[in-house]
Amino acid sequence: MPDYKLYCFGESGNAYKVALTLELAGCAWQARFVDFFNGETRSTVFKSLNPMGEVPVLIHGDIRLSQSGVIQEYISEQTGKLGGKDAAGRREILRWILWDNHRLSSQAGMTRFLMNFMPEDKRPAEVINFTRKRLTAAYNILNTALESRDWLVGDAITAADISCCSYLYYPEPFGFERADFPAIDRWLGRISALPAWKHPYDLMPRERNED
Ligand SMILES: N[C@@H](CCC(=O)N[C@@H](CS)C(=O)NCC(=O)O)C(=O)O
Repeated sequence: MPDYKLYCFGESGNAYKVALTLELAGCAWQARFVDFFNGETRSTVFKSLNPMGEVPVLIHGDIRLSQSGVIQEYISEQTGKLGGKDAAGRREILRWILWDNHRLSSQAGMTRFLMNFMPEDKRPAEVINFTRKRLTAAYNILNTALESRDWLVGDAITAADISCCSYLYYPEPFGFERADFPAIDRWLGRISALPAWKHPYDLMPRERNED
């Protein structure tokens, strides 16, 4: 029986942050598919698991956690991996995770949803234009940070890199082209070259398997 159980679905970049953290930290884990596209995150049963109505949710023994950044921190605590070398490093990781959750992933996730998963006749062009502009500003901030270093914090991959890269491997268009951001492009290449790296669609289920 794997130690960790992750409520997730393949299209969720936020769940990918946790799945990839578990994988790179060498944890034994199992996925539990959540049928987001048929409303499962809004169901009473799911909300009894996470009143915030979101994946990812991680179960580890008696511990149940939501919010990817908190879960990443918990995995680092448990494994001693990916969490920074000292207090200054941990603060810097948290700073990037908060930035990512606010400025990058929330906008990327929403824009990708609106451009790809919403029925075509309901896609709000003005909202999409607005969030794409905000996203371009975020890509530039990330690209600039990565021009002078290989990893966001310290000299090896941490939870900060995992959080910030999570939406950038997905194939559906949402206004991000790797070729436009050379430092991000090289960094995504470094991450995906790690032996334990897997693409989100290879790491998390896109339909129900066994629970
Ligand atoms: N800040 C949260 C964001 C989680 C989130 O937005 N999850 C999405 C999937 S990517 C979700 O489950 N949304 C549920 C809904 O909109 O009903 C985290 O990092 O865990």
